[in-house]
Amino acid sequence: RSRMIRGLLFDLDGVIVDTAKYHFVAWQRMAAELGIHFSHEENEQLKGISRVESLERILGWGGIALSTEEKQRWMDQKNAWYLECIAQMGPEEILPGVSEFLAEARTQGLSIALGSASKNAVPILERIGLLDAFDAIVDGTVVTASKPNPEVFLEGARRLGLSPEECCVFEDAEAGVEAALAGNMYCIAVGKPDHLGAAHRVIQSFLDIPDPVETLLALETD
Ligand code: B16
Ligand code: MG
Repeated sequence: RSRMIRGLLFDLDGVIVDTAKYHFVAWQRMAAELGIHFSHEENEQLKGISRVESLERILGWGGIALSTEEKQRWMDQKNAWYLECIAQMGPEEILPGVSEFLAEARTQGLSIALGSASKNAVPILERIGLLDAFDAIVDGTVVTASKPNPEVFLEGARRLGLSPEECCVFEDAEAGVEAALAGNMYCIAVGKPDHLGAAHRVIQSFLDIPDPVETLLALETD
């Protein structure tokens, strides 16, 4: 099937920067205070999942029930710890090849949007100096439905003035790949193929695809 890709939709955490390690530090601090065991493996399962859903899962693993107020307090506390972690971030944390790919995509006339579950997306993009690389930002402050619901990417396409079929999503999380496919978009996963096999293509990093248009033209013959 051939498609004409005109827009790129980027996930943030795990695609542009590796913030999973900071989410881990903050969630683990909370889990420790609640007496819940929380490992790297469990953290993997939270990738692409919203803050409130991440909390629900961790509490579920620990078999702990909290009131709505207590949940809100822990989410605020976790976010405060997370903000401490990301306060030191700078452009050096941009993942390999990403800046070059974004710049080249813009030069080649593609539209670019962010599609992230994070409520901290804008401050992170500001800190790493990439806010201006995006024509539209759709993040956790905009959407209500969490990935694998396609809302975040559908809204991204809409804001770029494109149909979902004209967009290519870059994702690192299983839930995000599912969201892209549910939205009828082409999906390139970034990471290890083992859990991302549902995507149309898996790359290790953006160094694998230095030329956006060349990559996207190749899609049309898929
Ligand atoms: P926040 P993405 C997601 O970002 C993360 O992958 C996920 O681990 C996190 O819980 C979620 O953002 C919410 O983040 O607490 O900052 O609002 O991968 O969709 O860019
Ligand atoms: Mg992600």
